[in-house]
Amino acid sequence: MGMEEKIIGACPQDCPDTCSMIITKSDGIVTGVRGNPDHPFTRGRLCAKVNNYQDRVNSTDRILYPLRRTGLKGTAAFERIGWDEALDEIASRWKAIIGTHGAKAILPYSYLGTQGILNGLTVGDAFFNKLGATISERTFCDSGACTAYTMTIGHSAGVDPESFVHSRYILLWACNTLTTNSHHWPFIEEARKRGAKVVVIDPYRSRTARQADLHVPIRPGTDGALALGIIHILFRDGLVDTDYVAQHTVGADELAERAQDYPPERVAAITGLSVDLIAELAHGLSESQPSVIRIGVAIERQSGGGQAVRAIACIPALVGSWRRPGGGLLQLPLWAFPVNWGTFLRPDFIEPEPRVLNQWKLGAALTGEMALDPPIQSLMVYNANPMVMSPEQARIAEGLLREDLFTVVSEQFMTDTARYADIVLPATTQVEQEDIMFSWGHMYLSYNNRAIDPIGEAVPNTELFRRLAKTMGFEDPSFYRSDAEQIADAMLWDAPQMQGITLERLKREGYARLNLPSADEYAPHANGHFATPSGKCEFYSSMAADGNFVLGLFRQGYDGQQSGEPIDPLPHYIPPQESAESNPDLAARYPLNLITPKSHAFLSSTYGNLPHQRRQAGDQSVTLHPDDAARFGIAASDRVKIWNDRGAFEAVAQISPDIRQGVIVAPVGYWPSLNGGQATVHAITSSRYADLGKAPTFSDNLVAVERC
Ligand SMILES: Nc1nc2c(c(=O)[nH]1)N[C@H]1C(S)=C(S)[C@@H](COP(=O)(O)OP(=O)(O)OC[C@H]3O[C@@H](n4cnc5c(=O)[nH]c(N)nc54)[C@H](O)[C@@H]3O)O[C@H]1N2
Ligand SMILES: Nc1nc2c(c(=O)[nH]1)N[C@H]1C(S)=C(S)[C@@H](COP(=O)(O)OP(=O)(O)OC[C@H]3O[C@@H](n4cnc5c(=O)[nH]c(N)nc54)[C@H](O)[C@@H]3O)O[C@H]1N2
Ligand SMILES: [Mo]
Repeated sequence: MGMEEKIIGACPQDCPDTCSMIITKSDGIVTGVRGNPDHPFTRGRLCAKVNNYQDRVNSTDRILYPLRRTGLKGTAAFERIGWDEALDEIASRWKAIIGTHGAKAILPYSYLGTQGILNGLTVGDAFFNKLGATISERTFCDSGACTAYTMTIGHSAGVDPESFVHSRYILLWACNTLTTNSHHWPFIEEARKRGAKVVVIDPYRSRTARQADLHVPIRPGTDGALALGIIHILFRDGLVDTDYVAQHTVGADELAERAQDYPPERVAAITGLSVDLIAELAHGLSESQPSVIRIGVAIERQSGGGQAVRAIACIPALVGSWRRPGGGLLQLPLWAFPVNWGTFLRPDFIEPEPRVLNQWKLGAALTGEMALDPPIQSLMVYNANPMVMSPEQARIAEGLLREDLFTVVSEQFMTDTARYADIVLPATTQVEQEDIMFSWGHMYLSYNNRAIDPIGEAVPNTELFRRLAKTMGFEDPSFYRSDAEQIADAMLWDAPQMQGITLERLKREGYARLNLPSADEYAPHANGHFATPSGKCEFYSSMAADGNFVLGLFRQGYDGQQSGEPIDPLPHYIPPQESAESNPDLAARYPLNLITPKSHAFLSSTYGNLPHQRRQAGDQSVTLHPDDAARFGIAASDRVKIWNDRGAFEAVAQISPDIRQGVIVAPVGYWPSLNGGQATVHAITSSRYADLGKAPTFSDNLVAVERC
């Protein structure tokens, strides 16, 4: 045994917690990982997904060499080839496609397999912009909620998650903190020790709801009505902080009038909650100061999810909770990080009339169901696994089977998407690459020191795109920047938040708190200063009135108009489309509402193939209320079919009063190939957009259930 060495890295996963990790290696092999005990948010603990990351790194299932398809698509039949061969084939196929159809026939598809600023969201954007490929609109996660938040509050970090210790009333709205953001929990517990009340709004008594003081079991997709009902009571019962509202908000009179449409009796009927409970929430938020709302991503996966977030985002200003540390709203503190996105996005490379294609339309685009000129002739997937995480699973599979589609996938593992590739390229894991990380759940910038050399012939995404640029003959030197040069360019080092933070310090310590007031003092909107056009919290949204809201970062830097259409500038309730109110015929055939939240042991579909996490997750399950189980003749452990007009999947039934009657819950992340070749939850989801930000509507989803 050689000497054991410790390296400070950072967890790569698309998760709010972005943990500082201590990696141990011995003889060039990673032998273990643990949470950095010095990091104020990580506090020495890693989660169920990542605490055996060495097994991911060292897995014998890793893809370590470029592969070329030898058998039928979808069967994962491949042979090992060299990098030069792989790159030559990609170049010749792409050049031929560009010659015949134009570069728009090439579609990139990516998201946040790793969240590093270098290797993550934007790593391929400059390349594909230069190539002239179709622009991929990535509205996977929070684009609806971010749009709504931005319209109301602006690009503000919001409440520091660590300031929650000062909160007196903590409302976790559609957020399963103990599973999806578990390092936040100690701060919530600390607040509770100091007397705070913790409330969870969720149709399901989640792990987190079970720990809360109050669980509010709302009907899915009715959060907007609840928020407007709360606002109604705030005005009715004189619970509004009139000084704060007068000084720092726009549109209070109009909002008060709008809220008249949402009396508690009506809201109770819509949400399935009692009038008293709705009033209790309004009084709690106003009277227990500072109160704070933390919103999860699940709200936006509904036809009216954007407007629900608009309404929720008005509440902290109405009750004046922004006045003090620990009061206000937390969505993503992402905006606090002065990342130099432009250097990666290179919007200047985008041609004047680009074609933009939203990622939820992958199935329709590949099958030709969506008329595209030119049609998509090549797809390149990296940092994503659409076969498991995107809607219309069967349609995506059908598209990927097309013989004339040239598919390239960069991956660590043979995912259900990679199985269909013509060329698979091996990707490094986090310990094999260098990166710098923002967070969307705390205020620390992190540094990931590379612990070991890449295994096999795996390369970081940065190197992948350097190689592709060379192969395609790009001349601009920016394509050939080393990782070190990219890191030097990655941040706006002169920004006020970066004062005192140097690269040397980051590398040495692994993290640094942004230069902001401490969590005991940070109250970003105590005196207004909202980052909206008016500088105020906009109950009446000027961006909505102008139709001026865009998706910038989510679209390879393309900031062309998203909407142009003015929308109602006041928050309003949009009911689920698949509901008894909106579509009684559909509801008669499909009486249950399926929700598909995140699994405790997986990170989206990542880890869905690893033995430890699979054991922990168990088989694909669906949980039903006992009354629904009785009504449909289902017993615990029965294998059941869940279906609607879009498709079907099977799951093992669990019966529990933890779920609302009329709602069923099946966690996302299971791989069809490891589920007996059976489809998983996305077999039955729709690619229809929600009201804002082209967010998905996965949870606006009626189904029927029967025993197999
Ligand atoms: N373990 C684990 N952690 C993760 C992830 C993971 O896959 N696994 N994914 C990461 C990512 S990418 C993200 S975006 C975050 C997401 O983190 P969260 O925002 O917490 O996401 P979800 O688990 O989708 O949903 C949270 C809760 O919302 C509830 N819910 C569903 N529909 C509704 C509704 O209409 N109204 C209300 N009020 N509640 C509803 C669900 O029952 C669920 O308990 O987690 C990150 N962390
Ligand atoms: N039904 C349902 N659908 C959902 C959600 C839901 O809650 N319910 N959540 C939505 C949300 S919030 C999100 S964020 C998306 C997530 O959707 P995806 O981003 O597609 O999710 P992952 O399954 O994490 O896929 C990431 C892939 O990247 C690979 N990867 C990791 N690191 C690297 C790397 O360095 N290089 C390369 N080339 N590859 C790498 C991983 O092995 C993994 O296969 O899914 C969305 N879809
Ligand atoms: Mo996400």
